[in-house]
Amino acid sequence: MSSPNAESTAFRSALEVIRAVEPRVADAIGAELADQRESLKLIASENYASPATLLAMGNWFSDKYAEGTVGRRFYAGCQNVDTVEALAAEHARELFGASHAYVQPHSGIDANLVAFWAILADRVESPALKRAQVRQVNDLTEEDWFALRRELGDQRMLGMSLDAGGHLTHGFRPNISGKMFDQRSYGTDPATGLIDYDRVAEAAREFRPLILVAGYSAYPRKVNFRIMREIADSVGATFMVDMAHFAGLVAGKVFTGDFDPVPHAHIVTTTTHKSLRGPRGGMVLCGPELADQVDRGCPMVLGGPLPHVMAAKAVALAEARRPDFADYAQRIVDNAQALAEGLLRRGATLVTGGTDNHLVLIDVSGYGLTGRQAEQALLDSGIVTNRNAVPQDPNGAWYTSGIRIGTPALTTRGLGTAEMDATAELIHTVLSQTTPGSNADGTPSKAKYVLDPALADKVSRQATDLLSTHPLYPSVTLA
Ligand code: DSN
Repeated sequence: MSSPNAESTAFRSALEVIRAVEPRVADAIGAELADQRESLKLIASENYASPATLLAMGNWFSDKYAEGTVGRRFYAGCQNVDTVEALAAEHARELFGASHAYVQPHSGIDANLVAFWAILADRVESPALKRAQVRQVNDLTEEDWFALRRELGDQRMLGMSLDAGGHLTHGFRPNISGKMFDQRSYGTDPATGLIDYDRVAEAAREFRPLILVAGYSAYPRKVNFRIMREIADSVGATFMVDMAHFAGLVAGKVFTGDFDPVPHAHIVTTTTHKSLRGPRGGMVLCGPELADQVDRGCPMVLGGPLPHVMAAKAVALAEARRPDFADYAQRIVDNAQALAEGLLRRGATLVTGGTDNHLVLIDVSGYGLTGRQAEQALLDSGIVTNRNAVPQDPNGAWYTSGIRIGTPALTTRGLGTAEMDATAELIHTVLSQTTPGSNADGTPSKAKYVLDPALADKVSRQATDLLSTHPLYPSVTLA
């Protein structure tokens, strides 16, 4: 552990240097820390990275081009980048028990693109090259190249539907993945909100996807990856898991056995900044069969690697290998369950009736509100969440009927189950006291709402009180 003094000095000095060039940026950085310290952050996909992780990003590694892989670069002078990339990959392999880790993706969508194109290269491109008896695409005839491009663009993906909690990058039309693949979705059982594995198997048999994707950004339950792999195998699909949301729970060994994707999936993608608590970025894990294709991620679909972020990944992954990370991961789930129980006890409706991961999805139609109204009313009261569709949502993806809340960030601050119950009280108070508003012509609005500002202020103060006993970055003072 570094001394609190060292951390304060590091951030203060950095701000002083920045302020000398563009004071407004230094001020915004300081203001962001103040805002984060004061708000009850319940966004399920956010966290607070450690000072060491943050500091690893702000340096001259940012200046280096390093296309290629460790020891095999397209640029000279990458010896120090090699060190941090190799370290990050080694920590990732050890942490997750994966035989190969690729730590260059800049984000979750990038990690998914790397995975999609590794699978396409393995399952479509390589056989085409073999058939044409050539080594690489540049050696194909124009006719064979045209045929291969058609074939690459004519593949199928089966993933979880958006309103059931799936992710836009799993083949949905507004995202590049939806333009690349012919996509079908599996949803959840309307009665329970849970994945019905028999229905997934039926959809796979009918659709025969090249890729079966599991993973979610708003499903509050565990997924049985052993069963999903069996389904994939039964139709010859490559099984891919996007564990961006719950990577911290896998790293912390809360999700083990059938619920740990790494031993079951052909390929696993993740972000590094959510429950894993690292820098903003992505990562791909796989076995030896796909390793070479995955390593072609840059320049296949990625721009030059971000060595400063890979350095921070190495730091954060080293932190996640420490024994206290497992305790942190378990507390994330304990807190989410306490939050869910607190909300249920006060009368809230939760999708699936609870949670066994880091997130809770409140169906705010039970309060007579849209997700958008609820999100804004909570924000007025110092509680930061995001609106999210619920299964079969009548209000669509913009207004929605849900509020997604998650505990990775507040758990990092040190809040525990008692504070989660107090948080449930604050959320319920705001939602039960908010009413839908009207448009100027008197018609009901899906965005406007009425909430007594005095109540919002009171809840805001209560939220600040709750946080005051668990200061954010207590070791860092900027003044
Ligand atoms: N935007 C992330 C989330 O909030 O879940 C996923 O990409």
